[in-house]
Amino acid sequence: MGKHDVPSNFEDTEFKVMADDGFTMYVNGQNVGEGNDYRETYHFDAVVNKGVDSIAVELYDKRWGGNMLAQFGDIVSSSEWVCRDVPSDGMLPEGWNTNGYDDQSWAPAMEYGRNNIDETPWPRYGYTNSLFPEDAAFIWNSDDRAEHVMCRYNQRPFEERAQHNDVCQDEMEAFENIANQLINHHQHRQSIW
Ligand SMILES: [Ca+2]
Repeated sequence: MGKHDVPSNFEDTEFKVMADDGFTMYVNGQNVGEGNDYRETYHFDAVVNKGVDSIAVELYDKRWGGNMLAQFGDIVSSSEWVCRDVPSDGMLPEGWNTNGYDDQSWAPAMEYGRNNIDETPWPRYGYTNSLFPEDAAFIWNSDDRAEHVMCRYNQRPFEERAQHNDVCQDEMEAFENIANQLINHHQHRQSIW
């Protein structure tokens, strides 16, 4: 693999989101899309490190309860996501949308019906959306009147993510050591000349 090739585990992935009333989505902390109209399906592309990157979404509701329907690649919104309310001071936890964040205390997302007319309650209110698979669920946290919510989808459990981050940390330190050596070398040469 050449130095500038994109590693094959990174995939250009289509995201689809419909959120009542609005959302901002992140791939490992990077803002990849947002929307503020609950009637719209938002499409965007983002590069995802397959099997690694965590997807995070900040959600807000203005009135009458909230929900989100989402799909990226072959992943759909479901109780495999985790959610919690944003603290009442509105402060999002440091690093909450990144791969390495410890969300083990978050609860499984609550499913408020799948994208299927037979389920309740959102589909019953005409929310079914033919752009999403029928098994995509309308999710939120356990309080469907919560006005400000964070949800995450992890491709790996926390222990593995933490390990991966340690590896990245080691690589970063090795890089910094090399960079420091280069700087020292450069300074050394300067001093000779
Ligand atoms: Ca609403």
